[in-house]
Amino acid sequence: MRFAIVAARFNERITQRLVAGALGALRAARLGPDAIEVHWVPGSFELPQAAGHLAATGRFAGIVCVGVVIRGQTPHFEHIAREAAAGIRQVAIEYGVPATFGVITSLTEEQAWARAGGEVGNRGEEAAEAALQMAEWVRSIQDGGGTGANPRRQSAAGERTSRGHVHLDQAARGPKRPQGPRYK
Ligand code: DLZ
Repeated sequence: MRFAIVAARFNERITQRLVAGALGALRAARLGPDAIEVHWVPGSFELPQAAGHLAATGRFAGIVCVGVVIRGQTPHFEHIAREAAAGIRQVAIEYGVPATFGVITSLTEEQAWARAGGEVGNRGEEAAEAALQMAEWVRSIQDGGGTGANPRRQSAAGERTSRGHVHLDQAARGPKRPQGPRYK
């Protein structure tokens, strides 16, 4: 299975930590370097558009979106955070490819650092784990089974023992969609 990480360059030093967290989670799931792509976009507002393009290729089992939105003096913050969240959700629903939300929305830079590998965890790592769990779940329903109904257990690093029976090509292509890409 291939995964993409889409990262917003705005507040780049913090976003780098989210990318590192996401890469760590994907590698812990035994995905090799060839199975992971990192794509950078200008800001969190652009995350959904990039995720949509990536989903439209059909090459990815999951797309992890990471960014850092910090409150400024204007309502810009709300617009960007809202559009990023809604857009990423829209991509996931539209394409049936798990696209997860690793965007920190915080009032201060300090709060953002805390959520980028500090004392409050790493939102990038968490988003990658969610993408892995959802990709496993999507694959399980494409296989026609509800037997592996516990996505958390299925996707935990080191517990992927049932890979042999899985149609990897189908999972990597994602669900078939009759229409062309919505995000052209
Ligand atoms: C313009 C802007 C501002 C003010 N703040 C942020 C932010 O905190 N986090 C972020 O990821 N991006 C920010 N941006 C950039 C927008 O996401 C976007 O790239 C531009 O508005 C151009 O569409």
